[in-house]
Amino acid sequence: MRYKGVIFDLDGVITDTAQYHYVAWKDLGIKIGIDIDEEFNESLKGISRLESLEKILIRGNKENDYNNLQKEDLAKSKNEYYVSLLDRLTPNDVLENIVETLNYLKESNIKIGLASASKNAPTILNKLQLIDYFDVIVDPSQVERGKPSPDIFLECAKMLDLNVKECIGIEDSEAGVVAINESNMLSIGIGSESNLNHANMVLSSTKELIQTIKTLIS
Ligand code: B16
Ligand code: MG
Repeated sequence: MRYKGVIFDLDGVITDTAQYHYVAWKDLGIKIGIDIDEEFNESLKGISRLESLEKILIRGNKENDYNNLQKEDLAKSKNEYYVSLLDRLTPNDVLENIVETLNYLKESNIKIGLASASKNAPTILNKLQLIDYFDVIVDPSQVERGKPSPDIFLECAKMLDLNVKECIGIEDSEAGVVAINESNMLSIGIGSESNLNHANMVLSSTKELIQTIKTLIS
C-alpha cells in the first residue's frame, strides 16, 4: 500500500459553511460600504480571515482607510457573527459520504489529518461530531504562510509522521489545490473542472470520494 494518510480541507470538503461566511462578510460589507456578492465570495474560499478582509477592502478601494488594529476589529466582528451562525450546524450538515469515507479510512488504518485555514475548525468538527476521527488538526495560526503556500499540508504530514508522497490531499478551493500540489502530495479537487483542473483528480462532489479513495489505497 502506497498511501498512508489522507489530509482533508474542511469548508467545502467536510461541510459547507461558505454560505455562513458570505452572510457574515456581507453584513460587515454593509457596515463599511462595500458590496459583496456571491461571485466575489467564491474568491475568498480557502483564504484566511485577515487576507479575506484585505481582499474586501481592496474591492471597495478602502485598503488604506484602516490601520492594523482597526482591521483586526473588523475581522473580529465578522467572526463573532459567523460563529453565532455556526450554532445551527448539526451532524446533518456533513457532506455526502464523508462519514463513510472516514470510517473506511479508520478501518484501513490510514491516518487522517485536517489542513483547514479556519481557526474555527475544532468548533465546527465538534458540532458535526467528527472530531474523534482526526489524528491531527493543524492550527493555521502556527504555520507561516496560508494557502496557496503548501505550509499547512507540509505541517500536517509532519505531524502525522508521514512523507508527503504517502499522503493524499483533498480540497475544494483553487488556492488549496495549489497548496497540495506545491507540497508534492496527490491532490483531489472537489468541485468543477473549470477552476480545479490543476488537481491530479477532480470529483464533482464528495459522493464520489469513497470509491476513489478505495481505489487509491487498496
Ligand atoms: P475562519 P478551509 C477556510 O476554510 C474558508 O474556506 C475561508 O472562507 C475562511 O476565510 C477561512 O477558512 C478562515 O476561516 O475565519 O473561520 O478562521 O476551506 O481552509 O477549511
Ligand atoms: Mg475549503
